[in-house]
Amino acid sequence: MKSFEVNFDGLVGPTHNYGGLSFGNVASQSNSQQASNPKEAALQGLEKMKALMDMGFVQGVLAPQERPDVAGLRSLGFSGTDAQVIERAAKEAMPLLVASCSASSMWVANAATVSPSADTADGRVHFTAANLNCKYHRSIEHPTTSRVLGAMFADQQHFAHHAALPAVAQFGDEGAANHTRFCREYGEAGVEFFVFGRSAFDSRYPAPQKYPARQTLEASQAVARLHGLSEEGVVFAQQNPSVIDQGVFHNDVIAVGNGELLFHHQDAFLNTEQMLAELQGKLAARGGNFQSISVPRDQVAVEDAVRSYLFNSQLLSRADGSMLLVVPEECRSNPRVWQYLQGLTAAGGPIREVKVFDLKQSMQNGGGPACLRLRVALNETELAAVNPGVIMTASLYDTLTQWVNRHYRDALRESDLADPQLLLECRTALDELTQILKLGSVYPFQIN
Ligand code: SUG
Repeated sequence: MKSFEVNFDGLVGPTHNYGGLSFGNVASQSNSQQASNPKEAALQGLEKMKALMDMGFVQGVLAPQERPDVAGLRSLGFSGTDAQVIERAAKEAMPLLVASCSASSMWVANAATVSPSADTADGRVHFTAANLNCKYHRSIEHPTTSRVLGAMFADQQHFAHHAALPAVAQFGDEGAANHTRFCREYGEAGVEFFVFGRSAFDSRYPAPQKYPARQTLEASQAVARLHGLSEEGVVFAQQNPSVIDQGVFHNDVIAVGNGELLFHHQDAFLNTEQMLAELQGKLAARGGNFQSISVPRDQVAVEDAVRSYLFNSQLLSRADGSMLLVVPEECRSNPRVWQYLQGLTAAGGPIREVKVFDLKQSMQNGGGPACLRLRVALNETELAAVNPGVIMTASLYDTLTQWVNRHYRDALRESDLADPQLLLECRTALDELTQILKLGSVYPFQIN
């Protein structure tokens, strides 16, 4: 049976703004308070989806969330009509309103961890929504994420959904941003690779000193258990705490894997040799031939990796077996990174081509091509069981482009977030979107 890796990209929501909300994420911090352009952000994302679809990849779309999160503000004690809730929050606690308006659900690599059916004990595709509990603005995503994923992957014969882990720092879980999978073919049993930033319960693992490590070992282990993964099919590895302190807030900012290949920075991990040997051994037992490309720090410094998002790229397998690397424009404008990439594609290795996309609106909040997509490996039967409304087609692309042009603003500043009209605009847009994507009622304003 044929199998695919389907990339579901997060559609940027109408409140995309630069709130400076993510301590430890250099781009989010340094672009705080700039005016954003939600329309441009959403169109940039759609263009990438369309381009990948045109290249023959199966592409899906994941809906944004209802923002401002009025229900969340109510739970924090703001009361009255929806407009009054927003007005009071703006007056008394602007940072809470800003957090409640974040369009951060666009970075769907953080939406969930996904294990394909070939790896799981019950032969279903398993999803665990990420609790994202390191930051308030992201911790409010998982209930809606679960409903949206449930509406996309509804068939219980093929898909199993787990609620987010307990919402405490000890189980901090950031989803697929710290998870990748190696395999010979997408439909064959593979090796799932979980990367954590710290251990909550075992002080032998060193922790970063300056910035938070968002993913714990204990969260990764819980997800592996929930998904019914076997010991032979998992490897846990620790991220190098010193790169977290340089702004590598997720492993997907310093490494990306696909098929049998891990593309990573020399300084990405602790105990790299041992980790690579374990990956090699476990994949060999599954019939695969593990390979890795380590990018030396004297060619690309960690700082260049963080600024350019070289590793927050999509590594895609083409029909001829070669790989394509999808990178953000910032890689081309960094001379060291661009020179490295020229050498990489000329070297005759597995990565043969680099495609560049302008994702500046998302990049300015620390979200590159890989942040914007959730990978779901599916066989033909499972793909046929996915809600067809969320699979990208030329006509869905046209519909969504028109929808964005009709509903999105082209400039948003912090003061605009207090405008009660923005809430109405968002709800009108999202109500229409659920019909376009055939999701049913998934948003709080549609349910309550
Ligand atoms: O969680 N930025 C996101 C970026 C997530 C990137 N995802 C991956 N690497 N997979 C974050 O830090 C910034 C929001 C703001 O500052 O307005 C933000 O949430």
